[in-house]
Amino acid sequence: MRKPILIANWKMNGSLHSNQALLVRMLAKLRPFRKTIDMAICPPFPYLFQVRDLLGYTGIALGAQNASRATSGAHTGEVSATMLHEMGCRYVLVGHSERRALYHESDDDVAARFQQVLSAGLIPVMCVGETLEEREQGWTMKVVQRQLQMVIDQCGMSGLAGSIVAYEPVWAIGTGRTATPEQVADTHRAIRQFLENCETGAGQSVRIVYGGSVKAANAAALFSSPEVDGGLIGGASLQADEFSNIGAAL
Ligand code: G2H
Repeated sequence: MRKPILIANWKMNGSLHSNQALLVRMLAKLRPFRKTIDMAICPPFPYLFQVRDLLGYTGIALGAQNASRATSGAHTGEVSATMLHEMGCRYVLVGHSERRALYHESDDDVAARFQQVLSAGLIPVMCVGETLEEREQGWTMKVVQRQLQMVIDQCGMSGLAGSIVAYEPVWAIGTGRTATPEQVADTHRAIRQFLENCETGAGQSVRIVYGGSVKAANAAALFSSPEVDGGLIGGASLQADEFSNIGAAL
């Protein structure tokens, strides 16, 4: 039985003042779900300390939005997975499509970052997904398999099996355009089949969450398939009501 998980990706949003106000409201609203759903908040790096303190002993985990492929040293602007571990993070997003598209992270980069996150004792949230053009060409699973295979090649199937996979079609991210529940269920099913083919049992044990313009209004439909184990929520995680209503839909 896979426990659902809801992950807030705040992206590059927030301030000391607004984070405090948002979390105070959000934590009160999320209280009813704390036992039944795993939850995590991934703020920008400078706010990790603040969010960690506000989360306190709520059981809601701290996450980060990326980690360096390097362990330490002359990598100006990078943050290592070990540092994130020290800050109290439990999860780290890896390979988010904004990182791939805007900051040119290749499959190889993403796999190296994934390895660092694992080595630091953290749980990678491995983001995969196709562009609109790739979907229209019928290449969705070809792309997703390539992204997953690179991690398997570098970290082994045991590494991938210890992660969370986030299916985020690039064309549905921050665009207001959402995948249909059928598209989500079909792709999650295909990802499970791929994992199962790689290692018996992995298809059933790995949590696969959906991300891409999830809102309170569409969450119940998107999460309706048993193939979907939760959500990676961007824009809607910046509003306490929206985020908690998405939690209620899980
Ligand atoms: C996908 C998602 C969370 P949004 O990037 O990572 O963002 O919900 O704003 O589409």
